Amino acid sequence: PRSGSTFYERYHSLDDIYYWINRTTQEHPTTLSTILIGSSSEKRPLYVLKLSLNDRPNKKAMWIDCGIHAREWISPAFCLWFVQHSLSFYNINHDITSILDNMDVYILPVMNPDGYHYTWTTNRMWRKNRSTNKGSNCIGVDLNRNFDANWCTEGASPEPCTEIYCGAFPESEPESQAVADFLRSHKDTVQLYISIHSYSQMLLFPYSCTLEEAENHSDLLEMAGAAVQKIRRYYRNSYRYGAGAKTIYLAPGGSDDWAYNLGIKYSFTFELQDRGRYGFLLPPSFIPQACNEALIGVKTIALKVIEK
Ligand code: ING
Ligand code: ZN
Repeated sequence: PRSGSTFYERYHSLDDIYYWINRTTQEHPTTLSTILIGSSSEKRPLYVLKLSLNDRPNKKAMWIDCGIHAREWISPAFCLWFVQHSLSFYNINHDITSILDNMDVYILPVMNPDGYHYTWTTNRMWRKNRSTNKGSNCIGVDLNRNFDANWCTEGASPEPCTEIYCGAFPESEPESQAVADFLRSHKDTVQLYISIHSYSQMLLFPYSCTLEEAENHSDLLEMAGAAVQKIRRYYRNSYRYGAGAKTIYLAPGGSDDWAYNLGIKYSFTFELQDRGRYGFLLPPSFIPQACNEALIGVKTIALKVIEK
């Protein structure tokens, strides 16, 4: 590790992240708890952290997932950063205090643990999960094409050997099924869904699976615009924003579109730094700014959801 860098300014192996989840939960028994929502295709546990600072009646919630795609290392780093910021700055930073006063936060630090582990041991550029595919020697399903939102139409592939393989059927993968099951059973409280990816510096919202506009498109556009503007002011770094299909490409089966159609009307996908100089291989020295940019964006959006 770079000398002088803290735990949160480095990337961590899967085992380190599991250890961190365990230790952090033990150190904050009243505010943080661990929920086992399922297991991966190689039988690794899928842990969600629940951050809950009080038990107000009818309290709302937000969801953040990281690490859908294995090689996007800045994404799990953000989830850890977010938890650390929340635990350290509650009652100190105004914005995180009002967010946690009004919302519980569910955080899934690594949605694709098998793929993430594989990028540490074998192939740094792996994207998909690590499940075997019937009738093919190729491994893995793109979890962000495996949700039930115009599943496997243009922008995904039915071919197991591609990077955007949609899987045998919607939610065929234990990782996507675990997330979908959890959100289905918490949809009455979860008002905001956020999925963290990299790279390209964009803030996207539904739809990615069709060129049609979401019913609350103007709301989503305004929220994303406000978030991006704050990032630009504080960090002099710019993010593009808009509906996924029109901002990057058609991509059916994504988690944010699925969550939106479930009824979570504020649903976003954040593509963190950078714009391609280092791409997925973002050096650890960039972690603080990349995470703080996303943190500002997430806070801006969450505060707007609370006001609604
Ligand atoms: N980008 C996303 C991908 O899965 C995306 C873009 C967002 C697709 C929302 C679908 C829905 O291709 C990366 N970098 O993974
Ligand atoms: Zn991704």
